[in-house]
Amino acid sequence: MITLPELPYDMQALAPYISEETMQYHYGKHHATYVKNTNDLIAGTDLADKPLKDLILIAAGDTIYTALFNNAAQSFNHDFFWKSLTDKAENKEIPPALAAKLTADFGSVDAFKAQFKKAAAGQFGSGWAWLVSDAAGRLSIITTGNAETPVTRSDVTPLLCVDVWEHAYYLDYQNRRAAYLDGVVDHLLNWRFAADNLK
Ligand code: MN3
Repeated sequence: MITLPELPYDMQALAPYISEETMQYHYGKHHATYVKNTNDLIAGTDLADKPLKDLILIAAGDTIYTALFNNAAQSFNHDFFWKSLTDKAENKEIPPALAAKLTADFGSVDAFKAQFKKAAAGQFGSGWAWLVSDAAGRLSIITTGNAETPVTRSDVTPLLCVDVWEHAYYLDYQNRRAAYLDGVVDHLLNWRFAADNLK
């Protein structure tokens, strides 16, 4: 059995970039439903006591576990997304070592932001954009479709992610995904969380 993690901030904390109403649906309905569906799928089976990442790895690539994969991966992805955002000024400052790595691998912090927004805006349909590190500590941007998650990859570690499913932004921005990305990437990213994941 997995649990719905508590949000690291209040429902209204990310406004005006992400509204309280969006949080009530996105966290309170969408994320909660992925967690509930995961638990319904594993209840009474030998998977019932597995941790979330184990469920994702067991279900990945096995068509009899498609529903479990989708719900378990979305449970992980959403928890990681909430942690990728912050309302606290100290978390929004990029630690110098990470800023240096962003500059080395993307040209500058602003160049990273532009490339990250472009990749996220260009993800066709539903999915996610991720800042990841490889084993050598080199940073790159990847996108994943639907519930796909870098948890299934042994070659990268996720540092930050942004949800680009329409449910993430439609109440606040309608079809303007780029405006949502400007709000999230320019104002809400938790760089302390990213730096902690890089360690
Ligand atoms: Mn979502």
